[in-house]
Amino acid sequence: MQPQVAVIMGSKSDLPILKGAFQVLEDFGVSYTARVMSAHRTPAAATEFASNAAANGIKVMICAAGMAAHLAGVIAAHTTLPVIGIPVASEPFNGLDSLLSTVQMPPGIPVATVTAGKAGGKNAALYAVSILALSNSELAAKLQDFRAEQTRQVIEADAELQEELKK
Ligand code: RP5
Repeated sequence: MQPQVAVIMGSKSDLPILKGAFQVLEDFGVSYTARVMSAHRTPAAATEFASNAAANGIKVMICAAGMAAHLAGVIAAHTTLPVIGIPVASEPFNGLDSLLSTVQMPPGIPVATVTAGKAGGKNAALYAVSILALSNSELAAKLQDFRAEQTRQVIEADAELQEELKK
């Protein structure tokens, strides 16, 4: 199936952050491709990929990078597709460097920045699903079901806690 979402990581060392994203995309039946491409180490490949993404049928791009995390911004500079950035935590600043590098885009080139770390991987994929669901009612229904199930689990956890506190 032609990929609808492109997931790009600045280094293969970022992969653990993206496992949750892959899982979400698979759970929702969204086709994706994943690549290692760096804004700094392979700039020509990254910009070429971004420039051709829309023509290749990609609808949303997810970019994960750490340190001076320019990947999402550089990708966004070369496409008008929605770009979601995941800041990857790295030493010695624990991801604050990645967060600011990803989120502080100049006006005109937006990057939708999600939570740093593993939660960001999951949220980036969910956000991509939300965008795709705007024009896909089946996906929109799955997203509603996901939210309902998540709510049910929290209510169940609260009920369990109340029982434990009675003991
Ligand atoms: C960034 O530098 C990558 O996204 C990664 O988070 C960080 C470190 O890269 P490696 O030294 O692990 O390749 O470009």
